Amino acid sequence: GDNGYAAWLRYDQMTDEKLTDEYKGWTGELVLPSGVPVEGVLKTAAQELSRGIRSMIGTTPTVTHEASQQRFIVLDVLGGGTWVDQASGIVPALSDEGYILKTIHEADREYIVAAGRTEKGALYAAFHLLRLLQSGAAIGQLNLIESPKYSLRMINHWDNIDGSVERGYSGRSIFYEGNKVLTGSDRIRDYARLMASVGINGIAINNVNVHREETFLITEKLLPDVARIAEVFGEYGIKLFLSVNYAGTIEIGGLTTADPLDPNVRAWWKEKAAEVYRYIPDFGGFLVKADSENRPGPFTYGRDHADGANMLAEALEPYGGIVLWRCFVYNCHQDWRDRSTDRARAAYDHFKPLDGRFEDNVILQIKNGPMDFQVREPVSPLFGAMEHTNQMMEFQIAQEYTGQQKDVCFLIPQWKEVLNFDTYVKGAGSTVKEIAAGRVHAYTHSGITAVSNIGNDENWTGHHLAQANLYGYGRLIWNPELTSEEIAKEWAAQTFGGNEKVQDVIVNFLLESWSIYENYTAPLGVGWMVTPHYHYGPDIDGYEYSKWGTYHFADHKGIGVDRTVATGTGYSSQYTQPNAEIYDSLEACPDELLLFFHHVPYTHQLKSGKTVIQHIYDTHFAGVEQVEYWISRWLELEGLVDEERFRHVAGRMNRQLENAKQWRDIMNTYFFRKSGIPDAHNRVIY
Ligand code: GCW
Repeated sequence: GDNGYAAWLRYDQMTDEKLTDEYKGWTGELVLPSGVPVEGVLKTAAQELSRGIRSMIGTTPTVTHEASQQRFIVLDVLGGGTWVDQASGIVPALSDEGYILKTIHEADREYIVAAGRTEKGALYAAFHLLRLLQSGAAIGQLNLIESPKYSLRMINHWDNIDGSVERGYSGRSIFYEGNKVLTGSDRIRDYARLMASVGINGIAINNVNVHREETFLITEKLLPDVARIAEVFGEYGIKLFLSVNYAGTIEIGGLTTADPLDPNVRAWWKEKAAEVYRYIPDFGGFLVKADSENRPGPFTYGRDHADGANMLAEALEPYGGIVLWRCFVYNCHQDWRDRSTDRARAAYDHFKPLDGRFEDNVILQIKNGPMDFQVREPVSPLFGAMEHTNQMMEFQIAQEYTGQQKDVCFLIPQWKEVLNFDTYVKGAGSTVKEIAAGRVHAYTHSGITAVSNIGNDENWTGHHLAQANLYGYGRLIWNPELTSEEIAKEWAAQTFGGNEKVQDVIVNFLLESWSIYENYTAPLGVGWMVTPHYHYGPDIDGYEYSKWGTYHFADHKGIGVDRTVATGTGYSSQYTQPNAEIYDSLEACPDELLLFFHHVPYTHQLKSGKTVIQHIYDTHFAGVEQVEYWISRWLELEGLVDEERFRHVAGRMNRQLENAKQWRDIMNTYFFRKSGIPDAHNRVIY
């Protein structure tokens, strides 16, 4: 059976004889002109290439310092003074992690140069070459130059040291169990491989909610173990980051305060930073959730976020470390009766006034939307709004609100919409994509991060198809110009093989899945309506009278949150024009976000021509039908996909269908009862 453990690095033995022979001709010899390395990232690159080639082609390449054959592969670091520099010609605009893949034809020999500006670049080149081989591409005329769009390409784990994973839908942690760090596990190395293969270069290995035991991760008690993970990561060019407890000085430091301006507090953090770097010389930095959802923070001492972040920045600065300071700050003890407080406003209201106050090695980490990873949200207005403050984007690969890896929801299309959103903060073209790259405001640090969706399930992600989100995330933040379709195709070909029918079904199902999920869940951008705490399955009023600030305000006449300037919370004004005006206007606001910005009667006519109530009915019936359709398409793949994965996916899809039906019937019934307006097509509503 196939348990999916290899994910997209399967390197199945090739079946096409002609192509195998062709590849064999090129891959017999692997030449490292700067010498065969005994350690480091270049060694990893050579190993990965050998391993992949052996597995796909059946022969192990000779790894050597000097070429002896007519055709071979060269792995090198550019600018190292070897003959490869000359052979490669002038390589323009190659960043530190960039690389070339180039086939060079000389009179008496031909070879493929896989070379980076650094060893990391060479590793990425190796993985790219393997990807080409795995998809059966022609390699005789390669001429590729690649540079990542973002310098920080990160993953955040919400793993706890007891082995549980907050919002984890794929088993338990691969890093911890029973308050111990799992240092000896192969999974960590295999995970590093998977991540490096798609260009990830930083991983924070513990939950942003840092409980008591995890507070010790930055102490002698646990640092030796953490350092072993960092070493494995290091071989794959990945920096390790840790989430820290803002109140560490009190929790474990023997102090009575965590006031960021207190000299003893500052001294303690400096001491901690020194200690961490003693164990982990290439440590990335601290990730911090402060004054957020009951976590400690500088507010307790009458200080602000800049004071808190700068204290940590000062401690890390001598070592080149950075502080990732999260902006997920809002009042989580709101009174639902209070209509003036709007959670969506919170991040902007808290942070915008602090622009310019943060140290250079602080980055504000901002969730893509103003609420919390809903199926549909506008882009956070804080993004790009602080000209003098480094910012990075936070996505969630874990499908907390989008089906929890039971339902299929391919998130690349959603992230692409976010990245392509034009904020206009510096005129047209100020897209999120460019801001996150530090190209709209000149940030010293920037990039993209996302909450991981893996655990110790054999296939890493619970649902086999949820691997596509992990793969796609890495590919997208390397190159956001890739289309969702290109990414889905790459992934499906590597993960499920070249059969055209299999490809067609998987790729098209993935591409439709976000809109299907949206169809049967919360409509028109209003969000939530999920089972409180668990966030899977419908509970329309589950959060309606709660303290969390997440309301839909449905009554017998209408639904939606008025966030306009004239009659609502004024949230719309946090955007730069023309976005502010578009969202504020009932006529201009796009349908898919209508209920995020406006409270409207059920009879309000959408741009689609339908009324809101008919839209709710239609999308919910459609969502279920779409899931039924894709189940029937999947079942056509019996015998074309290995038994184990075929059955697993079919099983999950049946659960998805149950979920979709539950949403459909509860939503339609609820809104029929509220509004009294029947379905125009007289379908069954309870
Ligand atoms: O919405 C919430 C999640 C929490 C998470 C929090 C956050 C890590 O439900 O589980 O805590 O977001 O992003 O901090």
